[in-house]
Parts: sequence; C-alpha cells; structure tokens
Amino acid sequence: MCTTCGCESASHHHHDHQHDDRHHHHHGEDKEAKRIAVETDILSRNNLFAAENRAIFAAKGIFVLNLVSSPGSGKTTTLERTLKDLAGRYRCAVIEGDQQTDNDARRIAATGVPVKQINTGAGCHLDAHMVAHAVEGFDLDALDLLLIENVGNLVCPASFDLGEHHKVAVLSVTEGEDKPLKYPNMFHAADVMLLNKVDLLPYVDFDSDKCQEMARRVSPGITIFEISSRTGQGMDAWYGWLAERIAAVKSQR
Ligand SMILES: Nc1nc2c(ncn2[C@@H]2O[C@H](COP(=O)(O)OP(=O)(O)O)[C@@H](O)[C@H]2O)c(=O)[nH]1
Ligand SMILES: [Mg+2]
Repeated sequence: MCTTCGCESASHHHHDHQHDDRHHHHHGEDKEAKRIAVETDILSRNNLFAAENRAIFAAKGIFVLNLVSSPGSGKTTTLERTLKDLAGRYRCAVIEGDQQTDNDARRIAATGVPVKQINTGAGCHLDAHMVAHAVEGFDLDALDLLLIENVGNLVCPASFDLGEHHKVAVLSVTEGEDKPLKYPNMFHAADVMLLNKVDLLPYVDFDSDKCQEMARRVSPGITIFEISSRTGQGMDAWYGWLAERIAAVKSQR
C-alpha cells in the first residue's frame, strides 16, 4: 500500500529505506516485518480519527461520501452538477483534496456550497486527520450531505477510511473497461461506481456490460449508475440513491 510509494515516509519515516540499505544488512524478512509494522501503525492511527469523524457525522445526522477515481474521470464535474441539481433540497458541503491548487474548491464555491480545500503536497490521498480539521470549518448542525473529493489516484485512497458512509468510485468510459480488475482494492472498497462520460460511448471502444461485470467480480454488492455529468443523463437514479441514504441517516440520529 501507500507507505511503499513514499508518501508517508516523506513526512514521518524518512530514514527507513536508505538508512537500512546503506548501514545495515537486515534480512529481507526483518525489513518486511518493519514495513508492515509501520503500515499497521499508520492505518491504526488513521482508523482512530476515522472513528471519531464517523461518530460526529452520526451525531449530526450527516451523510458522507468519499469520491475516489483516477485524475480526470469527472469527480469535480459530477459534484458541480449534483450540487446544482440538489440545491434547495439538501444542505451540502464539500471537502476538496488535491496535491496542489485550489482550482476545484473554486469550481465548487461557484455553486454557492461551502467548501474547504486540502492540499496534500507530496501525499497521494486524504487521511482522516486532515478531514477532521477540514470539518471544523463547517456548521455541522446545518448539513445533510458532505461530499469529499479525494486525491485523483486509484491506489492509495483505497486504504484510508475517512469516516465516510461509502466510497464512491468514479470511472469514465475513456479509461478502459478493465480498471476494476487492475485496481481491485479500490473497487472492492467502493460501494458505488459512477460510470461517467456515457455521452462519449459512441466514440470509444468501451463495453459497459463487461466493465460492470468486472466491477461486480471484485465487489459483488456494488451499486452502479451510468451517468454523464456533462449532459445529465442517468443522474436522477443517482439522486434517488442519495435521497434514500440521506433520509436514513437523518432518521437514525
Ligand atoms: N464528455 C464528458 N466530459 C466530462 C464528463 N465529466 C467530466 N468531463 C470532463 O472531463 C474533464 C475532467 O473532469 P473533472 O471533473 O475535472 O475530473 P476530476 O479530475 O475527476 O475532478 C473535464 O474536461 C470535464 O469537462 C462527462 O460526463 N462527459
Ligand atoms: Mg477534481
């Protein structure tokens, strides 16, 4: 997972790799044990923050989604359209994760919805601690739906629980139908897949049925919506799913 790509070691465990290679002659097993220990530590710390976030969301009756995808699949566009179409029905807020820039936060702000940008710098995912801080900036008594756009990346965000109710994987038809099999951890972690950009289906070789079958192979219970956040096609089914969940979370409060 993610510690092996260097994003966490850059901030907390800078010494590990090079140091070990240059000065020690650990057996491979020792290194592997150490790597696993570091990963376990990072994930268990994250899980504590995620549990706290989840408790706050439950107490306030806020339905929370974590949108994950590769860069460019249409997370921000889907959020913009969803926020515009649901304006007046639900009180929404957005957390935007990107390595750099507040471009997406500015796009969301233009819809009139409260938004916080998190820049992760070298980091390739949001973690629950970052989200806890971002959430402090919202009036939680005035929210029904919190949408979190994760850093565009089909690998690392799969491992990090933010305290959300569901991960929503956005996959666009220009990316290739076999992505669920190539990135099984992500699609396994997701309860929903938004198959986006279906307006482009006439122009690309993308077998939607095959893609959905592959997604169900790694995540048997996954709920799939074919949408175009450009034309609005298929969005009503997605809004219906949201409406049911928002009502359920409110009633369980
Ligand atoms: N044709 C088409 N383009 C889309 C659709 N959704 C997003 N895009 C385009 O895809 C590009 C990336 O979208 P963006 O929302 O920024 O992706 P993100 O990186 O996942 O947030 C932009 O040029 C969007 O206009 C769609 O449903 N159809
Ligand atoms: Mg975006």
